[in-house]
Amino acid sequence: MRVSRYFLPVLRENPAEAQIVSHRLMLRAGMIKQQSAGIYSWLPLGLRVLRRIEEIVHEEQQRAGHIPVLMPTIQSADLWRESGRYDDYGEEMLRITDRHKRDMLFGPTNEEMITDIFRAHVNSYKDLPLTLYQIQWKFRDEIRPRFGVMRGREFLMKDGYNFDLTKDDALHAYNRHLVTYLRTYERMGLQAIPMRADSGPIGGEDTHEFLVLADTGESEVFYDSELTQLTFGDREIDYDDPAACRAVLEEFTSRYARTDETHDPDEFARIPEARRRQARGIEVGQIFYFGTKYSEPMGATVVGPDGQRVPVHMGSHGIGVSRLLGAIIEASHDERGIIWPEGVTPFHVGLVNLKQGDSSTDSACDAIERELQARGMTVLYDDRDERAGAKFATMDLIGLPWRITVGPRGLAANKIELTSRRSGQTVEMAPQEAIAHLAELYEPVFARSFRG
Ligand code: 5CA
Repeated sequence: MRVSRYFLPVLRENPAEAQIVSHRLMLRAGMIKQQSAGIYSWLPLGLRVLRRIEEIVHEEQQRAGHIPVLMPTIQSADLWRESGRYDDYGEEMLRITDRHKRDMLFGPTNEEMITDIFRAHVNSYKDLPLTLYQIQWKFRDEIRPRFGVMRGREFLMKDGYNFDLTKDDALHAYNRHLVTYLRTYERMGLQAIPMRADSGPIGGEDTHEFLVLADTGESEVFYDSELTQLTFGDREIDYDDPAACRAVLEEFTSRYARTDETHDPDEFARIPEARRRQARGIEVGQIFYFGTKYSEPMGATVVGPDGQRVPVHMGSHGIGVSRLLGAIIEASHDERGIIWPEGVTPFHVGLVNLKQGDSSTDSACDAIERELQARGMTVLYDDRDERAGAKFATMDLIGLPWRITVGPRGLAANKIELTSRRSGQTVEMAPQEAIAHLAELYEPVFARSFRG
């Protein structure tokens, strides 16, 4: 993509309405535009990152055998009357009346609707286990929408739902989701710690929230510092093996880690003092096991091996897809702008031509752009007739992890500059060398992708 033809409305001034750095940087980098309180348009650069995050979520769900569906955003109130949540959900639910005076709502979550799909089509335990998921817009009429996409009213969520014959099978699904989430967040360059939480309006007995540590986080958390040393990495795991999934859950949840809702000061005090941490965190996901809470009232049953009908055991599992952009920026930025982790960057490489209109730099940039693309990398080429300083400032603000700078003097000696956004380090090398180096660098990032 060429900057001269792109739509990249960057702001020079700090927007007054933004209280935290991720919101400020998303507005300044031209990623989003507010339309109403907590409701945003996604501009091209923001949309590219959102799509990358969705892709990673899809891949990690499908790697575990979970199946994508897409449900409508508008739901009938009748479904929610069946589960008993229509009256309980309160003011956060946006209620709508259609022309026939029927009660509708903009879905804040989809337990009822997915249970309705299940009961219409599944009859036998032989069709289990089954996990369906979607990535779809939700609406919650939050009392205090704030911090940009972090606490929106309209927001994008991945919501997944497992259906199992027994509680044991459903706990395997719970553990399996925990493993998929560890991989998902790590691919986005994040460390998200599973913490014991409260189940709120979704209900249920077992629940963990995934928290990214950040001073601007809305949740207060208490944890054992040893947890920050754990990583899942590129381990191979058999998602169908309950023992393997349980072992990962135990490894990542056996140390103390809780949100303030479930915090137990006495238990916390038993951790050696040097390892006790009290901090703030951003909740980027939550998994629930709630048994037959929805299947029983809504009649989602299967015929078991003994011929008897039984309600299925369920759980639901959410990832805050749009919130993740804010969380990633909170965790990865400096005073000049965003620093995208390689896994989610909107473009893999930024290309800066220091002398636009010069035939040698122009044709060198064209060739570099083509060769990077041929190796699977996306390139944002700043081909504007602008000062070098302005081009660098834009690149630093929008945070592409790697920049190639091409100028006439260097080119005369067959040299370009390769700059790391994270370290700020610049190395001179031949164009071919830089291309090979970037291809090698992105190889493990590309290797993590999965086609189901
Ligand atoms: N049905 C379950 C799981 S599918 C559910 O709704 N879970 S949730 O309420 O925990 O939401 C899932 C995730 O969505 C949260 O962990 C959070 O990351 C994100 N989220 C929730 N509310 C908002 C909001 N107002 N703005 C942005 N993201 C949100």
